[in-house]
Amino acid sequence: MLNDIMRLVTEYDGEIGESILAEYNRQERNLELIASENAPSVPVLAAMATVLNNKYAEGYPNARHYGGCENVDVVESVALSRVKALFGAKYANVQPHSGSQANFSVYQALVRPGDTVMGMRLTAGGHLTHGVTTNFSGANYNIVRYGVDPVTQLLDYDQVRELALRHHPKMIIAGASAYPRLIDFALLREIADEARAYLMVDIAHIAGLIAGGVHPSPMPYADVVSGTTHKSLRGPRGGFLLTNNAEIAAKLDSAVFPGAQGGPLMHVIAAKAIAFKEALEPEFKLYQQQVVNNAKALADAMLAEGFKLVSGGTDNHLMLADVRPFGLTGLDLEKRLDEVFITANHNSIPGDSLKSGESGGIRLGTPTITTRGMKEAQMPLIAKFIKLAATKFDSAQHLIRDGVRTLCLEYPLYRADGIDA
Ligand code: DSN
Repeated sequence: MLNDIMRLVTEYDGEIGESILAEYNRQERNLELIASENAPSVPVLAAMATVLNNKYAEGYPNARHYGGCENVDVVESVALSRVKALFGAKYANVQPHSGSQANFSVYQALVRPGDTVMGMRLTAGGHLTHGVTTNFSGANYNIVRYGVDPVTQLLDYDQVRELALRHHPKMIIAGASAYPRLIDFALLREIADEARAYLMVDIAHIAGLIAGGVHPSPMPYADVVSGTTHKSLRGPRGGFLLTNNAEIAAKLDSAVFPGAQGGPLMHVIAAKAIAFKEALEPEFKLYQQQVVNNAKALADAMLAEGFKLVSGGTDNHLMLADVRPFGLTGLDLEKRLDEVFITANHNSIPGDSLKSGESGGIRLGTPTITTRGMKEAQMPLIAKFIKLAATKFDSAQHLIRDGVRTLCLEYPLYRADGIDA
């Protein structure tokens, strides 16, 4: 099917078709270590290449602003019941086009411009929508930022409490894009209660881990949970919202539509439904356990190669390595890794004095290599490739490229599904 799609596109539009093929080959060839990426199943990808794309369905199941919605109503209702079962939530919204749109909708539902909101600092691992000044969040709300302890580099819950009691935020946002440890949602609930604030938890990165039972769930503690379907959850690109509170659920629905978006992307919602079905299967728990096992093994191997890791390791799917001791910026190493077919991203680390465009760190994640079937045994080799790229790039680059090629051929991505572009 994916072969047919790529062929059809290429026959009509060579320019775009060739780029799709080249990207397919890049993904098959490269070791993908970007912590926020993954490779969904063929049924998930296939659902997005269907006529559901054509349907306007503003509104919600059985309450639309367009006729002809009987089939997409089924699709969205199935997606809703599956995501609620997956996370143990009473209410859900699967329409946000992305994690940022989901987060925008939470602000829209629960706070007003000018209100005080607390979020994790970007250099501590937070997300753009948690209060960065160049984002809608930082531009429109009075943001109070919390961070990590400068010594342990662990989330500083005492600081969160102290700031919350001093600034009386209307909402505290928990969750991160680059934090390698478990988050104590129960403690954050206590702090939010003391400060009389809403607790919003953004699980974009760890949604798959939570669904797989390898990270505690925020559902018993959060007023709202926002997430994405395309990261560790291994679905299509997109967002979702969960809550157990009926009043908040109604506000979230109006905040998503018409507050933030128009028509939902029904082809993507169908793909989300398929990804939720996959995540409800027992094998998904094994996959998530392996993601975490691989991250621990990669972190141990990186430490053995002499890298310093933020907080000394990882409890989840990602880690942050400080590359400054090698006389490099994160961007330098990212570019070198690109040349040897290893894909990662430069990332600020706590206390970073470099601009975010360069950064002192590199972020590594294991969801995609685990999807390929790699296990603990392959992690020391990957850490060795990264060390060689950092220290002996000129002399070792051919060796690394050959090693990566061999590893990726042994653990195919889509070639195993009969895709052979
Ligand atoms: N841009 C995503 C990441 O890479 O973590 C977060 O949305």
